[in-house]
Amino acid sequence: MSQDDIVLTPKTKIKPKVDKPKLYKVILFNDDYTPREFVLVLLKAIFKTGESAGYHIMITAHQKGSCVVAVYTRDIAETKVKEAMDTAKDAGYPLMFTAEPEE
Ligand code: TYC
Repeated sequence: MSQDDIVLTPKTKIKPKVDKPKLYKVILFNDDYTPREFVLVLLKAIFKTGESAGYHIMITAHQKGSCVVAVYTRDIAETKVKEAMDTAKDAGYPLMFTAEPEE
């Protein structure tokens, strides 16, 4: 091994400059009052699910009590949860969504 072959190992771990952002699950909860069709309209308008995925999410929440709608960065998840719950409240329905950090 010549002088040029010396390998220097840094003592401190180099932290990546950009950490990947933590992701948040938006969860939809069932209730006994909000019409199915209204839930579907919200899922399509705010979460851009499309008809088929939106129906599947709505019916899963209806049958099991809750369903993950989608995963976003924190700001987007919280904004969409607020928008969806404000829209439901304005229409007189108690529909609930939450944003929960992924493990
Ligand atoms: N359970 C409601 C009904 O029977 C429909 C509904 C579905 C409400 C999903 C909320 O997240 C929900 N009208």
